[in-house]
Amino acid sequence: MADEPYDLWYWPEIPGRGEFVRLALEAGGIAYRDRAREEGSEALVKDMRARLGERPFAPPYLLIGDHCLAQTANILLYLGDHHGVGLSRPYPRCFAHQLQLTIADIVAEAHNVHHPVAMSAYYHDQKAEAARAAKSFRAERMPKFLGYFEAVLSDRGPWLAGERWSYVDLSLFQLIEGLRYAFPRRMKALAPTLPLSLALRDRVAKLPELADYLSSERRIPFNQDGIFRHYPELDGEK
Ligand SMILES: N[C@@H](CCC(=O)N[C@@H](CS)C(=O)NCC(=O)O)C(=O)O
Repeated sequence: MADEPYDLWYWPEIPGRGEFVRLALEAGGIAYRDRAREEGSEALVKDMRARLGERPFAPPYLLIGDHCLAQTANILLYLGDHHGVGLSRPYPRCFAHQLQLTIADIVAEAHNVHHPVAMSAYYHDQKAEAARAAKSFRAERMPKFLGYFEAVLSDRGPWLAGERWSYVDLSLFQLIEGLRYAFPRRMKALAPTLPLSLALRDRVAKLPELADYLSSERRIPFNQDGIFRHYPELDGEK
């Protein structure tokens, strides 16, 4: 465990994948510095380019003493092991990681809905493909992924992986928030099929450990530059 606060590096203008890490740091009362929010995106790019050895492919990454850990689910696994925000016994620990990787899958798909052709191209230049991707995401992928988490909660609830909340519950909260921002109509239609997940979302929103953070300026609102973007036409509106 590091004695110094951790350094988190992530794009400063969007909640993005960094928010899954922030929620665990904040709820766990773990000291960290949000370096790019203090120093800007250019400092992030510069820091990432200068990292040798344990190089990250992309943010978010966390500096732990001389070490550098990337991949959201991997960072959360580390925080779970060292700060009590995960599961300690081997099987539930890996099950929580499994769920986190599944959240990473839907997060990537949610992003690809508005950028189905190329990450480097504008949404405007891939609108037709995005409309096709969104149709399938809304009709097939959202119910399949969200139905999976609902089934896990029905098997094991009220929390996804343990007797109390863990990082993966915080991540499901964030996923639901992101999907509600990007696809409000679709999420409203799916709500009756997701009572346990939405109840979990409400419990996380009320955790005393997160109260200060969620009402603070450290919590970055969803916006049209992030992973979850609200384009009404992709939510089934004409
Ligand atoms: N699988 C990685 C994905 C990391 C990732 O795609 N990060 C984005 C920001 S959310 C990025 O900056 N990607 C740059 C790139 O892929 O070139 C994770 O879960 O952390």
